[in-house]
Amino acid sequence: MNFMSVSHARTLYGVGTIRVLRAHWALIELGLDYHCVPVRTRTPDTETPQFKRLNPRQKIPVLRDGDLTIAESAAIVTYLAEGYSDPAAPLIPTGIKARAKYFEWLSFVCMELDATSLYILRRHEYLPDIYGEAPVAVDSSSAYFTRMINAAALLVKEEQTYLTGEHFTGADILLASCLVWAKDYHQSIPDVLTAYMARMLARPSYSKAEQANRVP
Ligand SMILES: N[C@@H](CCC(=O)N[C@@H](CS)C(=O)NCC(=O)O)C(=O)O
Repeated sequence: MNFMSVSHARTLYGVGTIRVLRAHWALIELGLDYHCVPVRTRTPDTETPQFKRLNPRQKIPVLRDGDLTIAESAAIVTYLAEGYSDPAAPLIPTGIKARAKYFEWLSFVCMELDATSLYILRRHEYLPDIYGEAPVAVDSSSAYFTRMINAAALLVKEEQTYLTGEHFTGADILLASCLVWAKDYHQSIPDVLTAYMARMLARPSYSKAEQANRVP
């Protein structure tokens, strides 16, 4: 794959994983045109010098927008939200306190649900050939996920449509994507968050993102 030949103004590198889905979802939710280079994780796609220059960590997703290259799904979603939201329905809140809650949810999802729970399951239950078997880590991560998701459920009211106010935001993209991931990994999800997830996944932008995220 020759990345140097990609000359589109806005290009997303990556398909096929939940972290990448987040970036597709934000782009599509915002109605932005973009070109997708279907880089797959842990394949020769991420070994090329061109891709290593884009992201020395050799991970997806990566977004190029004009002269900006940015990785990390939460940062990509937030950058797009800051740069391209419709002021009438911003993908990141504008008030300082609502923004504080947005970043609280973002940190919580990335650290507690993703990095220290679901990603541990991914590494040690689903990729043991690379990361090794670690049944104790798998069990304790699953228990930790249950503790964290039950705590999160206490903060979401049944009558509340979105996490941070009256609009769908990047925080919803982050949490809903982790709930999809957790369901795929057979983790139990409290009822209030199952209902929340169904509302988020009913958005037309989600179906389109899921389609765009499929490995060709
Ligand atoms: N914290 C990063 C994680 C990125 C990440 O780990 N991506 C995976 C695919 S979902 C990857 O490219 N893994 C390759 C590797 O770990 O070598 C994000 O949210 O974007």
